Amino acid sequence: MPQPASQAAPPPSAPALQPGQGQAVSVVLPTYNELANIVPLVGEILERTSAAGFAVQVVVVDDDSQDGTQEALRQFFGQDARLKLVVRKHERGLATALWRGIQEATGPVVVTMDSDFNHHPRDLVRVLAALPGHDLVIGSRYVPGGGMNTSWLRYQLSHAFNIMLRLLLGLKTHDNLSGFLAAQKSLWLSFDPADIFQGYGDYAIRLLYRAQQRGLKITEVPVVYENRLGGDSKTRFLHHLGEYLATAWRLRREPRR
Ligand SMILES: Nc1nc2c(ncn2[C@@H]2O[C@H](COP(=O)(O)OP(=O)(O)OP(=O)(O)O)[C@@H](O)[C@H]2O)c(=O)[nH]1
Ligand SMILES: [Mg+2]
Repeated sequence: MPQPASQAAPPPSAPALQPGQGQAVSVVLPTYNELANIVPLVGEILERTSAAGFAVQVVVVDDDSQDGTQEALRQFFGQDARLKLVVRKHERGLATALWRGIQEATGPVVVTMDSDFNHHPRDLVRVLAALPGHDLVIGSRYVPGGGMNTSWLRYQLSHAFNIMLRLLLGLKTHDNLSGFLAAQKSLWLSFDPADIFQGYGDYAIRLLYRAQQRGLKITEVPVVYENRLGGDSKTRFLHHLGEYLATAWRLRREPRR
């Protein structure tokens, strides 16, 4: 029987990844009705990473959006081999879309980002530059220099929730709900999808908890979240808050390993 991935020995930390040498990187973007954001976002990711010397691939995993997200991508990037558009017709969900994108990525390094400019491409190269010597990089709002250009209240609520997660689970990392993450593809694949990649943002809590349990080398790079550029939020705040709390509680009650 295969070993649960979360018990496997950690792979070696990421080797040096210097901009300017054409290292291949895949950026995974989950989309559901992101017409207002996806074309400028993909454009800016390609531009910034290429300018920094990375050979970049963007993998968009779209759950059959009906707002023209796919059509816009085909129109603007249809001839661009750097874009891979994966369409899921019969499946929905943020975490499973990310897992699919990781599997589809061809780069040895995989970064996950939101598709609405919450995670801004201007921070991407700094996140990538922090990978050498580490297993996992978190684009973090809660280390000096990080933040959220959203409402004061949203920042404070989110910060307080993250502090609670740290206390409840003994996490050393400060932003445990960030989906702005970078790691070697092999490291991503070493996690058990049934354990981690289910639900919504709660996958991040499980991922970072397991990463700490495994003794992986994690670093947090300050990033500033922006408001979504356009379109509508898919987050159902109270519903997701309940899921996140339940996730944290379940992990806390697990027998110690
Ligand atoms: N493929 C896929 N992507 C999804 C799904 N739900 C959400 N997403 C994407 O996941 C990312 C995060 O969703 P958001 O609606 O931005 O959630 P949020 O960042 O908490 O909320 P706001 O930015 O405030 O709107 C976005 O890129 C969404 O398009 C889904 O069911 N399938
Ligand atoms: Mg968002």
